[in-house]
Amino acid sequence: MQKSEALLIIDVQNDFCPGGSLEVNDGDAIIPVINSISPGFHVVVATQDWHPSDHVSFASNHDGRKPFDQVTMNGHDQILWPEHCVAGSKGACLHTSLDTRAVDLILRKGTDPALDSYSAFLENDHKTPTGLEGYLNNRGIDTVYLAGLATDVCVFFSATDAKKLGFKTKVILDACRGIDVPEGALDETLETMKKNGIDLVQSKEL
Ligand code: VGL
Ligand code: ZN
Repeated sequence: MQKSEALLIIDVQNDFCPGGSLEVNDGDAIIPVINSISPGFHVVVATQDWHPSDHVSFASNHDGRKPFDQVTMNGHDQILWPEHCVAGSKGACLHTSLDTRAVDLILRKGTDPALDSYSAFLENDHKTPTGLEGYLNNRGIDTVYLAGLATDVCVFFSATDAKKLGFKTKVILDACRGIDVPEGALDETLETMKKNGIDLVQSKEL
């Protein structure tokens, strides 16, 4: 890989893998794929969804609501999730099978109790930066490859922001798995990414 290309490993955490509180089907199947490609990248960033227990995205913090209900919050849509990735919990840890030796930076997001953050670049108000754009620019990165969980949530929003911020953006499909909530979201987000000039690739093409 070129020096200007970075790998972003999105939320490969226990809670998104089989047995976790917000498990993604086959979520752990991507780990060997990521382990095989990460050593080839000059810059590797891993993100962690990292929520306080009173986080606004948890259905348990809203009376009468259950996981996967959709609500409007401060003028934007929010899906209410089961409690997941509570800061410091085992569920929030990166999966132990993920080889982190090539990881330069671990970035945590979703730490504000009142605001969700699907994207690794901007929180869900689409304004508050996480600092990742500055880090990547500072490291001379112009192209990002994305892998991780979930394709239709955090990978999608991270790729969308990366492209908007001017990075050449590629999603490695066999290194991602989706939640597909609501049903159809996975196909819809794949179409939207293609339409927006985000390349959908396979790891063997790297
Ligand atoms: C995610 C739902 C809620 C993700 C994070 O990492 O895709 N999904 N929080
Ligand atoms: Zn979350």
